[in-house]
Amino acid sequence: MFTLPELPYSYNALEPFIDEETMRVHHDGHHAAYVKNLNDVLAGHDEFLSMDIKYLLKSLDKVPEDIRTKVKNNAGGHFHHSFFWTILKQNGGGIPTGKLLEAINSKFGDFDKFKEKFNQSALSLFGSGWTWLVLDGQELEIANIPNQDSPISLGHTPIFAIDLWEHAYYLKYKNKRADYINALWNTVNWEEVERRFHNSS
Ligand code: MN3
Repeated sequence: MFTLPELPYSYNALEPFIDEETMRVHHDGHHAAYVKNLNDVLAGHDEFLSMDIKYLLKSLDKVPEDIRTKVKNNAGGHFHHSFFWTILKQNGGGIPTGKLLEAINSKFGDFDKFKEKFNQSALSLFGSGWTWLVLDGQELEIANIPNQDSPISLGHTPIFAIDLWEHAYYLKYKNKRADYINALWNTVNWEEVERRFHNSS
């Protein structure tokens, strides 16, 4: 069975950038539903219920076809939100350091150019989905991926992401997606993002 992880901080920790009500609905409502739906659809398929979530996302072709789409959506939703909570924190923001900063500078020019490119990508995503910073092999890439489709299923290593489903920002920011994106940079847990980068390379 898959379980809902607790938030690694309080529901109001990301105020004023991400409001408490949004965090409650997002974690206790949306994330919890992905976990419940994943367990429900996999009932009786014990080999998948006991899999590591990343391994499940890499093994979707082995899931029976009649439940595959539902498994893909809910496994993605569970993994992506578990990831997302860890890369945010109270009093976050600033810029990364060390090897991640070097890699960003070498790929994008400097941190501001990276951020500009990431923001442009996030603003251009149509419909629901996520903008990701991933490692594709040894190469950092910015990628828009729709719905809860996962970079894991594409063989990429997620390093950082912004949830661009309207449920992630609509209570506070309404249709002002750019304001949400700009605010979110003030909550980034760069130590955790760097840790994920180091562990993957
Ligand atoms: Mn979400």
